[in-house]
Amino acid sequence: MVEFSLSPPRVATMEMGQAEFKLPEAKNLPWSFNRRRFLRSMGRMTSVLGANIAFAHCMPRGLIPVALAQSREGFVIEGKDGLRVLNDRPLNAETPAHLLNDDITPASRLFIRNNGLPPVEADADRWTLSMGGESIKTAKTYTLGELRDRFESISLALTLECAGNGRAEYYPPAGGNQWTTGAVGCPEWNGIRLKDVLEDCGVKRDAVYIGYYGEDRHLSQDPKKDAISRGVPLWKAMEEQSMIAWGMNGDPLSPHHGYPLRLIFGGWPGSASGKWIDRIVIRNRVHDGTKMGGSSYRVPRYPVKPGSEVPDEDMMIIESLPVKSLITFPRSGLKHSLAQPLRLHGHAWAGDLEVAGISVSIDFGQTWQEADLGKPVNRLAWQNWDAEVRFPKAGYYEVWARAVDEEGTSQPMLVPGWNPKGYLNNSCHRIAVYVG
Ligand SMILES: Nc1nc2c(c(=O)[nH]1)N[C@H]1C(S)=C(S)[C@@H](COP(=O)(O)O)O[C@H]1N2
Ligand SMILES: [Mo]
Repeated sequence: MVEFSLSPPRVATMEMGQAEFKLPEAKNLPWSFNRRRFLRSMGRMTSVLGANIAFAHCMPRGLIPVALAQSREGFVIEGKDGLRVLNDRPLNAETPAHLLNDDITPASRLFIRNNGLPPVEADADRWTLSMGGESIKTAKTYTLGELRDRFESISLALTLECAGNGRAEYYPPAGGNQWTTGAVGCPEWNGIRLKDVLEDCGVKRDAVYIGYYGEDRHLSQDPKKDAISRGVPLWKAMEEQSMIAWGMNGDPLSPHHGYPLRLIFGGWPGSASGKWIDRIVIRNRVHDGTKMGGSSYRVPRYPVKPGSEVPDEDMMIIESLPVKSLITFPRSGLKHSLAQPLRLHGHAWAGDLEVAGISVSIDFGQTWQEADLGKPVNRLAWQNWDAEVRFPKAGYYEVWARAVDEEGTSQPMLVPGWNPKGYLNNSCHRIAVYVG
């Protein structure tokens, strides 16, 4: 059993309209799981704030002082290493590019994207996954033990990226987390094929979509509202690489990433990969859960003028994500000796497609040099690349990287088509290098 908060939440009840809600008194604290660490982080908070917190005894446990949240430094998310916090409620944090240098992303460096409040407690021994929906032949409920015993275990490296990654560059700005480049990663996931479970229940002929429900709570704490409930078309759900996962890199999923059970659809908007899932439905229509409609994870069917309002019926659901890449070594801002060539390393990915090539430029895109691109370790894993560049003279340089997918589509140099929520920015990553 994993504890998600400092101590078992004391439960208070609160009247809101007709409904009665259970409201945990302490805030959910996914970044701090034990009291000793909490006290240490209190000390750290005080030193970073530069003053004692006058009403410290009134401050809810786990509340991040706004001065600290705005400085985006000085506090640590449990189990994470160097992530940049974009929002503390819900918790959202991205990984600086140079910390994504590993070919397989460690759990400590995978971004966190929460739409609501993670479950306060999760007990893997009592967790169940129920299968239903109008297009299921036999509704079933499985324990985690049954899922492990009944279906073949698989491990796959699958790229997980938030569709809003890169949003910070859109103008006019889109609301939401201002992700720069760090809402992506490629851990190895451990679990089973979603397909095997769907087939065990039986899929009716009219099935077109699957949807998930998770145990996290809506920000309002209204138990009748879901934080998010999305899904994918049946054909994507039935792919060999579409997973129900309980592990990441050989360890159980961490509470941040959906412990004890989640979905993973490599190359698709991260929002399809439901965390803390306890129910999957097979639908005879496009799943209509929370954040499937309006401007959520949808983009205009045609190019629009930046800042436009787009009618709902002109929006379409984002599916496979576009080709993209990162320079993960060196870190931007490096000082480098003119005498030496500079080794570069990074990753490239292209939704459902493979990346066919990647080039780098040190002269603002006037000339390009082909990098060495590796094969994916399995389908839908990002691909690693290496290059070596030589600088002709001292000065400030930018290194740019541009990938092209197997259909010949390249990353754009500039921010691509504006859309109301700022999705799908796959423009080229750039780093600064000072050569002297
Ligand atoms: N239940 C649930 N599943 C969820 C979310 C959520 O808020 N609740 N966020 C989604 C979004 S928008 C993304 S990008 C990924 C992020 O996964 P991660 O936090 O493990 O990196 O989880 C998806 N699955
Ligand atoms: Mo996302």
